[in-house]
Amino acid sequence: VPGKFATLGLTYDDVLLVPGPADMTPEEISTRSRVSRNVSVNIPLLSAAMDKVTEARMAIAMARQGGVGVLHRNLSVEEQAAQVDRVKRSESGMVTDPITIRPDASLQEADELCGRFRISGVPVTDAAGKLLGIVTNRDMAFETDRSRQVREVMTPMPLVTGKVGISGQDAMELLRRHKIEKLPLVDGAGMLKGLITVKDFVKAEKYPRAAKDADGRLIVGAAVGVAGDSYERAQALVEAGVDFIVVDIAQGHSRLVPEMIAKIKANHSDVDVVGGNVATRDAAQALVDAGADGIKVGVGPGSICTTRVVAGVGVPQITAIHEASLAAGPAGVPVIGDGGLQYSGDIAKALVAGADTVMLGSLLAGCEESPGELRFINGKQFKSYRGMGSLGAMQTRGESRSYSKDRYFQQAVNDDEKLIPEGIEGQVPYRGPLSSVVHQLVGGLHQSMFYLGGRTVDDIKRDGRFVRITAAGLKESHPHDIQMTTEAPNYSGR
Ligand code: RVP
Repeated sequence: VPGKFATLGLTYDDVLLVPGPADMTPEEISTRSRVSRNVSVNIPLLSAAMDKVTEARMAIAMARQGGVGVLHRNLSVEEQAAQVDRVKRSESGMVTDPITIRPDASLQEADELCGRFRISGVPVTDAAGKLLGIVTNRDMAFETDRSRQVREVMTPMPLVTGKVGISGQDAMELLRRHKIEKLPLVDGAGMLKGLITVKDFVKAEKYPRAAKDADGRLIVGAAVGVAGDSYERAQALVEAGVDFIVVDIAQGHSRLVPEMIAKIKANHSDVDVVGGNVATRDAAQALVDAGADGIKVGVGPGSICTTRVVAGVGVPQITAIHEASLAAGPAGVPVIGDGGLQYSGDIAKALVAGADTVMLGSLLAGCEESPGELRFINGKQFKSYRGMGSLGAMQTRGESRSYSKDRYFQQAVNDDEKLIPEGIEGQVPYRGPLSSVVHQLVGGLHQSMFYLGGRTVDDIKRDGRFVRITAAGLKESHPHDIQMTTEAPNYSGR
């Protein structure tokens, strides 16, 4: 039957990038790219919308590094929206949830609090959260009687305060003008809503590559599904200030995705909507036609994914990205290559195949900032990681219901034993802070770009070429004929 068999499908390990002429210096390289039509990042990396990868803490860390996190959706609408809010309030040097103390606490207690959180002063509030004053090291330094109450030594209201939503620049100006180090933020009723400190401005300088919106806030994305209250979820996320929404189900070539995209876009034209996941040109075209601002590609490549064995379905990822880019590219819609990356070299391979950014699960699940506790096993440290289609992620525990079931079209299955998992549960080695992991990943990408002679992501997308390799080529690519004695920070044996 003509057309029954598609061409050979290729994935990361099937190809290598061919070196090209580099008439530039490594310093000229820019890794800036687009996640969707209107959302840009300084490094082309997204953290996966998975419950063991991306919650607010990871999203904040990702955006500070210049990429972006996509908050998972296996939690209630309120919780997910609150996480968007946390990310959006985290930068511009502002603390949204400041440590506070009551007026009747002793100086001794205030000391301990400052020591524990390594802060130099604390806003004083009443039980309802109303700002009464501030107590700083300066107020306490000359007090010998440590049993005195905070209210006796604090600087009481009226203090210099800012309004919630004050711009970074205006806050800095107030700090400067009044020669103070801390600026409490209050709402109309005098309730403490945040704190801006000089120290946090220094932090902002520490992350010069941070990915920010027009107001200087860190950017963040969030996933929604197509079933149940998905539209209400999208609305809540938009209200919380999300920069882009990802309509994210495992079979993105379904009428439901374009419908959801259209519905969100019709009512919220100011937020980008990405659709997925797809693995063919036709599916990508359908999303382009539906007005998607970005297309997420990947059916089955994920490290924890069993779709290709349970359903026998998928397209090897390099081919899938390339096919999708044939529809997305001419329309100016960015492509996200989602899943299956194992090494930093895979990032450039995805970009050359046609992606604009990549989404990472297993490579980031071992970071300090990913949700979940460290596990010690035989002296080694691990963090748990699982597919959103795994039994664990889809199971309903106690009161909490699973929202990831509908990614795999099983929202109607109420009996956990009847679920058909498409993912597994496991653990990955602990990798330390995201910053060091990203340093290696982006460092590797820089090397790729220099080898290819591309200054920009668009350069390598346009000019990069692959060579297909054999099993012998793959063997030659990895370290061989040696026993590794020291672990490299960017290479783990196979
Ligand atoms: P990886 O980076 O290879 O760990 O893949 C992560 C991706 O795998 C996710 O972004 C998602 O698209 C996909 N995924 C998540 N859960 C499952 C599953 O249970 N099958 N797959």
